[in-house]
Amino acid sequence: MSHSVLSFDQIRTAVAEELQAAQFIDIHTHLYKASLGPIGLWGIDELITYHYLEAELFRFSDITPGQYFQLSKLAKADLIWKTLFIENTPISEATRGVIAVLNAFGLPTSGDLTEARAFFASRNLADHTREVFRLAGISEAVMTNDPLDPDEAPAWERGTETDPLFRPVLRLDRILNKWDQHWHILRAKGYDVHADGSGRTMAEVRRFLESWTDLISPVYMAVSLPDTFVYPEPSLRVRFLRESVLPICLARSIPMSLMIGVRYLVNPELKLAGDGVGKADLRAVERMCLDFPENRFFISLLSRENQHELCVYARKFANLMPFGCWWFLNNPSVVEEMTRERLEMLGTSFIPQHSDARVLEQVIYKWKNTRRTLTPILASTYQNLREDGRGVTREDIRRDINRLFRANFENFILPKAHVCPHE
Ligand code: RAT
Ligand code: ZN
Repeated sequence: MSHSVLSFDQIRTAVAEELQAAQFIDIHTHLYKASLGPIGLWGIDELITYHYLEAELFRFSDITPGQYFQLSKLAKADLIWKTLFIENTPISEATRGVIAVLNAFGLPTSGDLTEARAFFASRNLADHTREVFRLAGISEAVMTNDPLDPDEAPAWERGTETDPLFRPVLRLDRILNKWDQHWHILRAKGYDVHADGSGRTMAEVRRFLESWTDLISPVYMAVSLPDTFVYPEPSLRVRFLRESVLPICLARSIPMSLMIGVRYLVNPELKLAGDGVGKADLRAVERMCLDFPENRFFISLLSRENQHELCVYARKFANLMPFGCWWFLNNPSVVEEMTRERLEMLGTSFIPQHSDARVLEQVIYKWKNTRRTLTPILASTYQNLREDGRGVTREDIRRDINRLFRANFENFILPKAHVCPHE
């Protein structure tokens, strides 16, 4: 019988089943379609040398980062495997993730890596990718495409095949955060730009981003920002945002994603694993939502201490879409706290999670963990509603899960007509 009201116990089963059946959109990853060349990471050695695990290696081994980074990829993987998986129990979120991936493919979770290496070497990437997405329960992954990434940009410029599994994003970190190291690349491409942002720089960066928007058709533009990000302020970054980036986003009706709260390279020796976290001043978000009411902002914040404030801002600004439990927050205890808070303050009007996967197979464990953590949270939410007098049906649950993990994203990226209040 459809549309029938579920009992207390049936609610939990229905939530688990609906979460399992739903195909999610993974709205932020570092995965890449195959036609961009060999930049997409996959396989056992990449899984084990993920920077989340490199950071953990130095807690358990005496090797120094300098020594470690001189090793070959295979030697790095062997060392991390021996240290974190054999000599210690892999109970951290990142180590347990590798175990879950091995298990998903029926590979040994102890001993050495011989069998796992042979298995991944035998896989055809296109078939393997489809199988990984199926196991993860995702229909598509959103990429991170920086037009100034020397490993990636030439492939886009030569022309790439579209792949329905991977959607592009124009990532602006090199322009907005490292202009001093990159302005000359635009100059060499014929754009009339200057290191100090003078002359026609703002208009030319806008022209550059317009041409990339035409080239890749991004679903949104994105940047990661430090905990010290301030808006407004007399900086080049804020000038680029105001004069180059947000005007194109508005004209092309593309949302902007701000990921705020990174303390870049607090330990530079650790390279990709060397970033930390800091609490951000969300007045910057408030002012941007106010100053650009017709722009739409996806916001993810790295500091746990900022999460409640973000929910409050989302209640003030409909052009703000909170998303994900980012990076150091993607642990069950924090995901639980953040997700309950968001459901209580925002209903279903947010996007609970993205995987941030850097290695293809990570989507299997990251989405498995999301479903496992979300099941009791959603179930108790519906059980409370039932207790308070509103029966809950399977259709309610299905509709809500679809909103959280698909429709909120799809609607937010849909082109919007400009609304002029004076007409
Ligand atoms: O989570 C990560 O892997 C980080 O290193 C970052 O890539 C972060 O997610 C980002 O997109 O900047
Ligand atoms: Zn990321």
